[in-house]
Amino acid sequence: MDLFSPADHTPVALAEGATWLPGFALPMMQTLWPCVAEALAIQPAMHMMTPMGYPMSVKTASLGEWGWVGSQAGYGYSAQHPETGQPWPPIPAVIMQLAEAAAMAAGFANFVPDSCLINVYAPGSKMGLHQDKDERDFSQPIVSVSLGLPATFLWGGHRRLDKPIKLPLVHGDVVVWGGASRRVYHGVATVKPGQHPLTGAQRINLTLRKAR
Ligand code: MD6
Ligand code: FE
Repeated sequence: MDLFSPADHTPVALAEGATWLPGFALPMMQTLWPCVAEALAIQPAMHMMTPMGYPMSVKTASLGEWGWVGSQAGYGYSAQHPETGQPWPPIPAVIMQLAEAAAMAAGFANFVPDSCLINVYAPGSKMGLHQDKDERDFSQPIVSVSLGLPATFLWGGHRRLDKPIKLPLVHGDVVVWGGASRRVYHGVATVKPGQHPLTGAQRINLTLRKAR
């Protein structure tokens, strides 16, 4: 099934505990985008490794107490950048406020993330279907913010083989999933070539989580 993006920015219930908030981040974009651009200027995104030893097609950077890392040892959270050994920069206030407000709009009060993953998708990059299960507390939702080039988000089910719904996410869209949907399979289809006025030839995704 393919869904269409509602032009009037009404929230779309995807499943129990899962909500698509079209355009939710647009009102704060003037503050949000410079923060993301600066974070990526200070900390260039890098290709993490899969446990199979291949580089991921997506480049990642992290903010917050816990950064998401991938290596041949597996996926997980680290308090330090794997190459520099430095702690991750703090999550800027506008990103914390966006995460809390989006979680609230989706029915999750008092969301305080300690991890902000920044994924950079060049055209041709994708992310296969997976569950987020490296976090300690599954009562906390995941907040995913899309910036730049459009992408097809794959919203699956509780089994890997459940056929995913395709969500056409655009700049400023937010998806929140938690509760009964916290361990739903999800992914991103191959990003198509294009140019976006803010991000250029990139899709950027912020994934906010409470890791610990
Ligand atoms: C996205 N990212 O980049 C979605 N999940 O749009 C993820 O779902 C994700 O990048 C777990 C770990 C890393 C990720
Ligand atoms: Fe994920």
